[in-house]
Amino acid sequence: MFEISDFNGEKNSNHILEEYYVNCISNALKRIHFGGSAYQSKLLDFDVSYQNVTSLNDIESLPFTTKADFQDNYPYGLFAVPTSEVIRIHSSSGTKSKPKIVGYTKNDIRNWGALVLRCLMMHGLSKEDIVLNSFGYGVFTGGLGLQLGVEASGATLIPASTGKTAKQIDLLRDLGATVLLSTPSFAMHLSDESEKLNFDIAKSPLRLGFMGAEPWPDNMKSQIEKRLGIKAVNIYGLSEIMGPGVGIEDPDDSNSLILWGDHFYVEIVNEKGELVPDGCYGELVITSFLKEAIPLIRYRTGDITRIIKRNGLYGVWVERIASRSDDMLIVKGVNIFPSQVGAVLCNYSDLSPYYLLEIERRGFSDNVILNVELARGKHNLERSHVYNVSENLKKYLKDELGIYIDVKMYNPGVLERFTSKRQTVNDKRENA
Ligand code: ADP
Ligand code: K
Repeated sequence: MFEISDFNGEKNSNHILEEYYVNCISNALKRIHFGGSAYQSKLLDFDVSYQNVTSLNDIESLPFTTKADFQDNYPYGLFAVPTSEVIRIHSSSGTKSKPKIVGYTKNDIRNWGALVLRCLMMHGLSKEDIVLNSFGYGVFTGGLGLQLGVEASGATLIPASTGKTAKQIDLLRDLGATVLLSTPSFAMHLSDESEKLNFDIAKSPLRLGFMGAEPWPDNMKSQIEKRLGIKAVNIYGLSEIMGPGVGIEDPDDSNSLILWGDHFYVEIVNEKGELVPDGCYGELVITSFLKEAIPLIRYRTGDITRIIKRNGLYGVWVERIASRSDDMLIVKGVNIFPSQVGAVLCNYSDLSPYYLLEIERRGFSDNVILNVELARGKHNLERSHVYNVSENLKKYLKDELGIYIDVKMYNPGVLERFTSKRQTVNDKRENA
């Protein structure tokens, strides 16, 4: 199929790459076309025909698919196959909106398992490992998605799911778990709770963790690694594209995620939807051209990142995801990302990483309160010291974010803990 006669190596491999993406994406469009769903009608409205996609330029002018398309076509409107071909349904956790229903054919499930397996093996998972899977089971993609990859690896799986932390600690300790799969929030919580039980996870055989489903700042990662005595690996994914396993941390660079180039076509765009040059920040856009049940064309993930490097069909390296566009809060006219606040907190050894931002309207102005708590074991600090920490934090936040944020301090362990994804914002303004 490919011409190898071209002696110009780079040109030749670019040519092969282009041919691969053009073929795969026009095939995906063809399947959508003959699937006869609402998705097909949308593409027809944009005058898109699979026959007209012959170059990367054509791909880059295809219309985007958005989260709103999932809402508007709920539940099955984006499916390219009848439900008789679908063997599994999942749904996004609905962090910001109504859940998005996604489906998988037999091949989709097989491919998903293969990609998760790649992610896990790349960081040394083997059949000798005993894996505690504390991602939620159910319609959320985390639990069952990771299970596919663990089972394919031959490792021993403990499908713990979320909640019942004391039970999970028993399982981890008694069964000698060597690998933990969970959200970073749960990993922190697990270490707090096991400390209360005088069980030091760092001294257990646990050696490796795969964590994701929510942003986690670098310093949270180092805390998790230290407290659990593990290497913590960043795993990325979203239900609409597949679930966990769309991307994995580069073993040589903890700041990068590798997004698999043989399954996904990756672009970064600005707010207007224009491509930005490699290295510039923007919104991650993914085309999942091999998916059968729901192949998505140029899906706007809402996740903010930038391209670090490209390596052909192997994949595209992007920066770890620190924020998403729909997380952005506009407060007193200033755009802020809650994750920026989280990152600031990790610089204070007297504070825990847990926080809740509350925003309310007072008269015509927004008022922001940051609820934070003292770190474990710090409940006996001098009042004047706590006051200084709080004043210092206000100043730091003002410098960092450009707005005044009121700080309320609590004793360790007071703020609500989450066993799956954290909730960090409570926006009480009427139109929020
Ligand atoms: P929802 O959008 O409802 O939360 P999902 O449960 O599918 O739906 O979550 C996918 C989202 O979770 C991603 O788009 C991204 O914002 C976030 N996410 C997943 N993994 C990571 C990660 N490793 N780092 C940062 N964010 C992540
Ligand atoms: K999320």
